[in-house]
Amino acid sequence: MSEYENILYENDNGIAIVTINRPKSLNALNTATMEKLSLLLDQMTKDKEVKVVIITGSGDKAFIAGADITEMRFMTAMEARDFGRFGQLTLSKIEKLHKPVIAAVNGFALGGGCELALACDIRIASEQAQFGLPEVSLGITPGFGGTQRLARLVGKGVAKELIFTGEIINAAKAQRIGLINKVESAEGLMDAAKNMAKKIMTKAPAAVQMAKIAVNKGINLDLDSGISYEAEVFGLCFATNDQKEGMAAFLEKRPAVFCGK
Ligand code: CO8
Repeated sequence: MSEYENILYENDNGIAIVTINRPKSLNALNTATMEKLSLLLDQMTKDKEVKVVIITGSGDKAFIAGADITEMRFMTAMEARDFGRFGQLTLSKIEKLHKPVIAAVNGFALGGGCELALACDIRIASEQAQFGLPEVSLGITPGFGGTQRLARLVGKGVAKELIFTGEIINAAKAQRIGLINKVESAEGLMDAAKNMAKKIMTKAPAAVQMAKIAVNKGINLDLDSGISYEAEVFGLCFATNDQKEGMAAFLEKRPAVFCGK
């Protein structure tokens, strides 16, 4: 286990576990933490030993209770814009990472914390988790991509209701509206996230990577352009050893051994 300031990091047999570690502030994201997270994402991009990433929060109360209000309180408009842009860039690194990222949401996921979870590919939450974009209660809008990603995930109407009211919802409701994929007991949360990671790791890595890119790109395109992009990605799979191995293994009735190339 290595330690960045405010972030714990370990590689568990190919699964990188990133734990935001400021439990006294309910893991609120300050600039120092965001800077380290950004560096860590750059490192994980290059690290071939990292196959899947899980992001979680320290302690049993919070995933991330938002951006750090103490730090934001006296920001000027320009400083807030820069902080917002830096946060958006960092969260985009999660979205664009060529490896699957799972949020294991172990408690409050509010404001920037909910926005960070939204930038992940898959969200698994404990029964205790609570979600919300309560920024309007503080006189601000969501600023780490929440107005855009929440609406794309749950639809415009539900997103507007949550953003305008600042309502905090429990994990069951978050699952009902499609904000999260799964709810688990608090004790079972990390195992569930790791099991999902392991399941993904049995599949062809390049195909998973290209599927992530296709979904992310396509969601912002019209259907015809998205479908056409999919055909390119599908074609590209046939240039990989994994396609040859995957199809041979199926026809030879044996498990595939993928090399990721
Ligand atoms: N920032 C800083 N400190 C925080 C934060 C936060 N977001 N959340 C909690 N803390 C601190 C508390 O101040 C408290 O500190 P202390 O012990 O020193 O008083 C400690 O964590 C424990 O919190 P509480 O005592 O409040 O615990 P409760 O169990 O009573 O309440 C809540 C838990 C409901 C989670 C409550 O702490 C809360 O409402 N927190 C704030 C949630 C929030 O509003 N989040 C959104 C923040 S704004 C944001 O994220 C914008 C993102 C985009 C930024 C764009 C750039 C400009």
